[in-house]
Amino acid sequence: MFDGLTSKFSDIVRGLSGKATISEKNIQDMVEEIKVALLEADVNLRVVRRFVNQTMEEARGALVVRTVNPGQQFVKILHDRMVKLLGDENQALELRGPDVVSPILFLGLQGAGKTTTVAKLAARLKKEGRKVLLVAADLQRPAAVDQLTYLAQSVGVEIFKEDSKNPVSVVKNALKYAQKNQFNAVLIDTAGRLQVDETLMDELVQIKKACDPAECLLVADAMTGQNAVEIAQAFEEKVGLTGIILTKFDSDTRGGAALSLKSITGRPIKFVGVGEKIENLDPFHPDRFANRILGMGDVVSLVEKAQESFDAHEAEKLQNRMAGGIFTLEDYFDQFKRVRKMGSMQSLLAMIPGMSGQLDAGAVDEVALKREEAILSSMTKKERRNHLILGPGRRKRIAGGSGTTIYDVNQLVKKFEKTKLMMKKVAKNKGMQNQMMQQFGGMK
Ligand SMILES: Nc1nc2c(ncn2[C@@H]2O[C@H](COP(=O)(O)OP(=O)(O)OP(=O)(O)O)[C@@H](O)[C@H]2O)c(=O)[nH]1
Ligand SMILES: [Mg+2]
Repeated sequence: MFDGLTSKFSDIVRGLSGKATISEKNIQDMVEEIKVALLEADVNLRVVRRFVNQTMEEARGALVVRTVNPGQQFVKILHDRMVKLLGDENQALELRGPDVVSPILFLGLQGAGKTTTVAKLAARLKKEGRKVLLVAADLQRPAAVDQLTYLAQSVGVEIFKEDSKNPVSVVKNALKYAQKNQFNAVLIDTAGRLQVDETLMDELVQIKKACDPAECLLVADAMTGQNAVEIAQAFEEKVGLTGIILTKFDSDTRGGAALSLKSITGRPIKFVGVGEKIENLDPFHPDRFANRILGMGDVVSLVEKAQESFDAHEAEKLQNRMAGGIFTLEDYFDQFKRVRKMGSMQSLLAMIPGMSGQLDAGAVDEVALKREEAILSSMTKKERRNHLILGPGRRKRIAGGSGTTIYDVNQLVKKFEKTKLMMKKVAKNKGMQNQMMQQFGGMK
């Protein structure tokens, strides 16, 4: 997610942080780049203008102070501004004390993820020790009540439902029931509509009046970009919100919605949905999000990911083959596939602080990796086990089969031979083995 934005920003950040001096012209150029990057990520134009102006102003002020490293300082300003844009710090739910009922109302368009999010939050609140009741107030879609019933069961909380067509009276009765039975968190799932319309808004206003919610949360789909912002604005004006939950954050969103929502609606993003499962709900942390966008990553998750796909037993077997000098293209291919399994090199490196900015400099060439993979797949097992049989005829066939050129095939074989030469040394030295892994990945 946010690949484009992250790569642009880390370019900018990298260019900046090394600079010993920054001129007015530098700032202007930089700010222009930032503007383009934000607009491309579908960030609201008003937000972009404000962000850029404030950053520029602050940077000018900072330069007058003449600090030791203006480049880094500008990066800091950029980071802090972005955090501010996103809402400073994580906003927890503001619920009432455990002795009274805290109704939480969920609003949003059809398919935004309301019902799923109700279940996710129910699980979270239950874990925190709340006595949770779900209320089926979506009486539009026939299967909606069943969906919520199923989810309530899997989370292990109670559900309140009535055979009625009137969501307002269902909500009223649910609250009475909650009071009587000491439920202290009442999560109300409402009906979505295809678009913002008057009837929907009126109904929601009525429900809101009837339950006096502690939290009134808009569930918005991050994939809809600018639309999510418009929708949020409409809900905020007509019904009034206390916060936003942005779903489908795991998808290929450009990030514009996340960056625009807070400053347009004035309401914080409290959680983000990062998958379809119950546990896929994360509190939204503006600073972490800004770090991600600015290309300073999370080394821990990188290490974990690498460990997951690294099989110690396989590694040992490989090492023995290396030491014995019987390493073949087949082994090379296996190793290659293992590295690929960790995810694209791009996504792995993006998690290393300072690395994501270097990706486009050609450090990792995904296209070249795909090419190598295609060439290796086009060889027969026999050829991979003994590359010496690869004469001109075979190389031509392989090039044809993999959609590459004979030159590409030759290059790969050369690279392999070079690798094989290093083998014995490498097999005896752990540090060098890591370097090898990188070689397999086609990194320089
Ligand atoms: N990938 C992903 N999918 C999600 C997320 N949240 C919800 N979904 C999926 O989005 C679809 C719609 O979710 P619902 O919870 O039924 O949406 P809704 O807003 O209740 O829809 P209506 O009741 O029809 O208005 C389902 O397939 C969910 O699994 C998320 O964070 N990530
Ligand atoms: Mg629903």
